[in-house]
Amino acid sequence: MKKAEKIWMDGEFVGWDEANVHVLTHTLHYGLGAFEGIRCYATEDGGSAIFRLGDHTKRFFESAKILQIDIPYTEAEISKATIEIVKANKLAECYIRSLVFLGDGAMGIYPKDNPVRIALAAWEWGAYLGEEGLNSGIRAKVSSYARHHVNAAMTKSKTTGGYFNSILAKREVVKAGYDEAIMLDTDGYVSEATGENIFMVKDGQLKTTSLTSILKGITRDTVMQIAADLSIEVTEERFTRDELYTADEVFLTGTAAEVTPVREIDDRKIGDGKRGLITEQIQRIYFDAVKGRASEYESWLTRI
Ligand code: PPE
Repeated sequence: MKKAEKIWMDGEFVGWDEANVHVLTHTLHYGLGAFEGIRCYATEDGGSAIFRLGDHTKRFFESAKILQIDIPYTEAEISKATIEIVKANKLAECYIRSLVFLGDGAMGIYPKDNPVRIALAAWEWGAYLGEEGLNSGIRAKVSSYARHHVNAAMTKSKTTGGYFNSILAKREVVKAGYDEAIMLDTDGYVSEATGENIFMVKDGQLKTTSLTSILKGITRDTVMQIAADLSIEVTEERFTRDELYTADEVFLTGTAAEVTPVREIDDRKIGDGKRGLITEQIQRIYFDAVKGRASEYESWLTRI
């Protein structure tokens, strides 16, 4: 990855290479921490805009609350620092990573006085599943690893440690020659991909997983709003993997992955085996919104 200049750590800017932690950092051992992924896009007017910053900051605090971590800043302070980290690095377009973690102090699974630490970093990050994926669709496979049970990991919290599950699934399918893994929940229904929510299109209508085992994606919400504005019906419910096989279109949504079409699942061609028309329409409006070309979605932008 391409280094940027500065990282915000516990209220101060430090050089990229100086943003270090002790090896006994509690979260490094036990995974109790939370993060956010946010994107900032170059806009038409030559400036930049962070997409849905307030919603990301809110989810950051909610993730921490679920984990009983008290962030020693207000939401307004974190949002302000998020804007500052983009400015400090003079990045027109970037991915922003917010992280809250428990520092070193006590070891063991009853952290008491370990400091709550925050880092905000930004760097250039292109198409998560490739430009080709955005245009032509990716090949996905259902993983043999189930998504977290809702009573084991807290799936509404973007918990650092929880992502080992995604990494196992991703490695499994990439090794088998696919681009991304689709994960089922512990009852066998479609959940989400390793770092994206999932949508299917059938007979002109959209369907996405209900808020059970999935992360409540901000891109998911954005797509649901765009679909509503296009008068496309969206249903939120659990569905099975074979419904995906016979869908007209399937796509994934995420801050990193944006709106990525899926052209094949478990060696079955989805629809015509390329980006579908509804996917293309939603994707186009999504990029118009994030890049400041759609005035009706201006309220989602924090211009900087
Ligand atoms: N599900 C999961 C498991 C997930 O990690 C993400 C985001 C989403 C759904 C979509 O959420 P949202 O970004 O709010 O639409 N995944 C982040 C991490 C990617 C990474 O590799 O790191 C992201 O897209 O930033």
